[in-house]
Amino acid sequence: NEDDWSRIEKHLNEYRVSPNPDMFGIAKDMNVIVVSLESVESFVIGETLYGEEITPFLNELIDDSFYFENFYYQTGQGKTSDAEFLINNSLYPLGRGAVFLTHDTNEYQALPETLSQYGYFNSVLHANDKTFYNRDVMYPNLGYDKYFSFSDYNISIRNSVGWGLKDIDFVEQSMNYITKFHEPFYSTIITLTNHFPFHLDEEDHLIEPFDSESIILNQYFPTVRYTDEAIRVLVEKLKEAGLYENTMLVMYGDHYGIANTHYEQLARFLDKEIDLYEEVKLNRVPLIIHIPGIKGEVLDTISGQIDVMPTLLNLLGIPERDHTMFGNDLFSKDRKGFAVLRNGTVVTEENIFINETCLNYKNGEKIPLELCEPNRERGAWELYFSDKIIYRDLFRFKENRLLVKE
Ligand code: GP9
Ligand code: MN
Repeated sequence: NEDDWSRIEKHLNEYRVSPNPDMFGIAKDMNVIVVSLESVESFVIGETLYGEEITPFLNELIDDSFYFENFYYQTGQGKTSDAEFLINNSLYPLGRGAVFLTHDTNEYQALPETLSQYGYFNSVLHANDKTFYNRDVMYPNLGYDKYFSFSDYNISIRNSVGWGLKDIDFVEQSMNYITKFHEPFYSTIITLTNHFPFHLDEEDHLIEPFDSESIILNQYFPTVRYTDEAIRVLVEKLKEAGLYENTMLVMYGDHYGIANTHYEQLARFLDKEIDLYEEVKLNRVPLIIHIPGIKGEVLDTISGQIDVMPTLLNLLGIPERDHTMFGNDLFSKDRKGFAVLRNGTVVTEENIFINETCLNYKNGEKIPLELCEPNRERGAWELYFSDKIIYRDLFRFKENRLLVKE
């Protein structure tokens, strides 16, 4: 096991870059709200349908935030829960199954656990049954103090659709809890309305469905638009409660919404052919970081959900110290764009490795496979070592695993 750790650390040190010192602690002691935007993909951001913005509120928020336009989801079969795992551990989820289900009793060095040491009250709000994805077991293990789930909400036929409580009602009811939290708090809010198959009552349509042969794709636009509205409500309520000015807001798309079986119709919306190169780009989801009092900008660094935790630690002024994290600070000056997806696809600033094919990153042209080899290999090692930590529960054997606040 010592041997395992030395190999893992050697690998991580090879690619580790120093976090940006200018960003260190700029959100120190602020509350943190992380919003999981169910199935929201990057291709809707800043786009219009029939002349209307699909995500008017997120677009507005982005103007005043850091927005990562080349941010990739890295989830596997555990979907939403895999994304939560990535965000809170900077470890990859597993290639098979949901790590929330299969490795719920492992030791981790999760973000909530660290935040506890800095006085944070950690919670999750999500209007689904508490046992779904085994969250009631996994959350305490990751260091969450409280989980507000199905039974903590007033849910009726009137305020439900598809998978459950509608996002706007969910946000409104969640705010009754959030406004009473001990500060500083770290809170994960998991939206749900924009979930496959994207059902939404007509009266909640704030934009017309698309018109194509894919009903799934058509319905996706009104549900995305609805979730966008729920985020507007969230921000308004945070302002009313006087929390907006001391809360860092982080929002990410958890995974794809439109599966490739609908790409023929999606191509009509995008108005371009979806070749292998475009397919890779369709794995992008939004990442928005809003820090009160900071201007923000659009950043194009190639990145993934794995990079969120080191970024948040740095912004909160918490040294990385002996956290084992596979991601790197998104603001690091030495950062080299890199993202490995759970299926082994690797995206870098030079090239893209996908399906045994190598593409030039800039123009998507096919190039010799050898050119992708070093990146492919790095990607494979990343997943291999992260898997090893989880399968063998290696944090049990890691020295200095107990972090002590300075
Ligand atoms: C379930 C919700 C949706 O609670 O998080 O999960 P998904 O099907 O997207 O993984
Ligand atoms: Mn999901």
